[in-house]
Amino acid sequence: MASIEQTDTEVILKTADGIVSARVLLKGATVLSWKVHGQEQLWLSESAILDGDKGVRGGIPLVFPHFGPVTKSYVTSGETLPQHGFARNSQFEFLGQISDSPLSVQFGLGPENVPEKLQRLWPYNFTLIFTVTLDKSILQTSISIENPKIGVPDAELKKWDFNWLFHTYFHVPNGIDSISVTGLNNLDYYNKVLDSNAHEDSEEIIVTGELDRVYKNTNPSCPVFINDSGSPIFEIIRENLDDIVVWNPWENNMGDFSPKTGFNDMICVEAGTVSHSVTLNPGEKWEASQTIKSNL
Ligand code: TA6
Repeated sequence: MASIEQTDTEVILKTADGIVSARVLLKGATVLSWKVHGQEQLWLSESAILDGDKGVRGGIPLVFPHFGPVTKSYVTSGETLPQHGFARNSQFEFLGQISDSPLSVQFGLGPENVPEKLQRLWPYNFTLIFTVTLDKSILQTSISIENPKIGVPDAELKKWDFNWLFHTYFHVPNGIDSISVTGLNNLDYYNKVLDSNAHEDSEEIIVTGELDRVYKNTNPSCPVFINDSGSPIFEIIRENLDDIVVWNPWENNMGDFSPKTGFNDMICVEAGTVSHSVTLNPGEKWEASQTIKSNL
């Protein structure tokens, strides 16, 4: 039987064969660790803040309802939601196990779990169900987002729009110098570092300095690969997520990013829908998932 242990702050998972394990922080339902045969697959900063009011620097923070800095305010006082929304700052509820083999568990978030100040800034009814599944060398994260209708007074039935992103920090144990990302050639992207649009002509994305790009309108049925010396170490398979963000901050002054040389050991390849919003009318639901296959 698989093992599931819940503490005040985390849910710790291990598959029945003992090969795969994971830790999920209830704050933000952030996957902090995913190990296969004892080998860590995700990068987590040594100074990551697990109980602050920002997201965790590492693992898989969940970005909702908007990506990046907020561009519009929902209140007259001029206050705005924080960068990357409120999901990563909110305490999810552990809903329990839904299957033993593969091991699959769920976490839930609704307005009642969002810090009050943030809830006022985005005053909509919503239900997020986040599912984490472990199997052999696979981690699947799935999301279901609903604009509920049942039980909601008519006056509160409103449509709203959102972005979603799995902000995954991958661990690259042999260093960033030997890493390439493939599967994104011949696509348009927004280069956040240069604040300009560009077209990807290369088969391989190589990181030699700060890199922050949003690859737009990709074909979700085409996998994206992270390769080490040309061999795939991670394959990222997507459902209903048509943008990919690739980020490495390189040398930086982020207080929660350590060691300072940590940029050598990580790369963020983030599946989401961020270059355009999804709109949900009352009663509608949207679902998406990311499946990572590891060869580490
Ligand atoms: O997804 C990439 C990105 O949007 C970068 O621009 C970078 O600033 C980042 O996420 C990290 O954001 P955070 O709010 O976690 O510091």
